[in-house]
Formats: sequence, C-alpha cells, structure tokens
Amino acid sequence: MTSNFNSHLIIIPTYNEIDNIPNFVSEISKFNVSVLFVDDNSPDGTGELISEISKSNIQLNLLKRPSKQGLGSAYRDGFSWGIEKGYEFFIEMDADFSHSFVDLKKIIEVSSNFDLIIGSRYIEGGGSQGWDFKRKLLSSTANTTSRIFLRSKVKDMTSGFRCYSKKSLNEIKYQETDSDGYSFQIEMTLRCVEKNLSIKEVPIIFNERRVGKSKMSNKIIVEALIFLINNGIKRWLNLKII
Ligand SMILES: Nc1nc2c(ncn2[C@@H]2O[C@H](COP(=O)(O)OP(=O)(O)OP(=O)(O)O)[C@@H](O)[C@H]2O)c(=O)[nH]1
Ligand SMILES: [Mg+2]
Repeated sequence: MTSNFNSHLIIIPTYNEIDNIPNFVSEISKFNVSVLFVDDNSPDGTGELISEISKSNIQLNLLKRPSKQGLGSAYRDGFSWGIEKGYEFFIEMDADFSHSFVDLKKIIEVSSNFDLIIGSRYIEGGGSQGWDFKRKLLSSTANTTSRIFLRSKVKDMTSGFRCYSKKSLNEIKYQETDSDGYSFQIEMTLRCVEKNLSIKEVPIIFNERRVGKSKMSNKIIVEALIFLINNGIKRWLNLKII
C-alpha cells in the first residue's frame, strides 16, 4: 500500500447503517488509513456501535451530530475535522458496500497525482451491478444532463466515491457549498472544474447496497434539478460560479 497512515482520511457518513459497520470495519482495517464516521444520531444505534468499536481501534474516529442533516453537510463537517487534524487526502465513501475495497485501493494509489480522483461508473471498465432499470436510468440521466447543462467533460459527476487533496478542498471553498445528495457531488465537481484543478476518473464497479435502506428521495432529485438549471444558465452565460 502506498498510503501513509497520517495522510489519508476516509470519511463515511452514516445514517442507520448498523448492520454494515462490523464488516466495514473489518475490511477497512486492512488499509493503512484513518477513518472518520459522521453519524447523525442514527435511531438504529449506528453511532453507539461505532463509539464502542473505536475505543479499542485508533484507526477509527466518530463525529457525532445531533440529527439528520444530510450527506453534503456531513462531508463539510468531515472535511473541516480532517483539515484541522492535518490530513492531506480526503476520501468519500459509503458505508453500505456499494463502493468496493478493490476500487478503494486503486483510488488511494493515484491519490497524490491529482487534485480530485472520481470513482467513475461511466468510463471504460466502470459500471454498476444490482440496480433495477429505474435506478440505472435515473443515474445515467443525472450524469448526462449534468454534463450537458454544465458543459463538463467529467463522465460521472454524481459519484460519491472520490478523493480530494487538501489543496483542492481549500481552493474550491467547500464550506460555501450548500447542497446535499446528488447535488453535493455535482456542486463539488463543478467547483473543481471552475478552478481548473486536475481531475482523474478511475473506473469503479458500483454495487447495490447489501443491507439497510437507501436514503434516496424525490427531494434529492428535485434539489439536483434546481441546481442544474441554476448553474447550467451561469455556465452557458460564462458567469462566475465561485
Ligand atoms: N450522516 C449522514 N449520513 C447519511 C445521510 N444520508 C445518507 N447518509 C449516508 O451516506 C451514504 C450514502 O447514502 P445511501 O442511502 O447509500 O445513498 P445512495 O448510495 O445514493 O443510495 P443507494 O444506492 O440506494 O444506497 C450511506 O453511508 C448513508 O448511511 C445523512 O443525512 N447524514
Ligand atoms: Mg448507497
């Protein structure tokens, strides 16, 4: 492994993921990285379980928040926590095994070469497994629409499996983003594009979650559409976004 224990922080937002935590911890312990779970007081006790396990495992950290505040806000708080502690690379990953540890290794290996590495389902070698037709259509439409509206070359703008350097997080002013869900990933990507940062897409195979429930909702879809319309107009008119 090329990573250094003190340089990579994997940030995992969790909401009702109790059944995924034990396996996730056992897989991630094979990597030389630090982990920060950001739990929003999950009613199923995810936070309490992580708190218990992390007592005897210095690789694991927990940021507890009082209530469900969304994925984007969990990442914003996670980035701030990690920057304060001096980490250099910040990896976003889900707790539900949709993101594979084989792909994590690939992302870590190239992490020091680019400002942003995106685990991409829409380049050669990438894809998704286990999704029904409706979910596949939603994801591919979201990505095609984002690319066209935002005039971006990035193929997988909504992917939630990615790695930022500290430099890129500071340059894009991540604290000023205000979206969640799909929109959060699109907004962060767009900010990197606007700042001309180096972006590399690495192929990943996304797997339907093994256990637990999806937090995908109509609210997330509507938020993404409004974001695309607002920012699409700005991009086409060459107006400043950040
Ligand atoms: N802290 C926190 N974590 C969240 C919140 N919403 C979702 N998550 C976590 O973010 C990750 C991604 O959420 P998912 O529900 O898997 O969303 P998704 O991957 O778009 O949807 P599926 O593919 O259907 O699983 C998971 O680890 C969730 O537990 C939230 O409001 N707060
Ligand atoms: Mg998921």
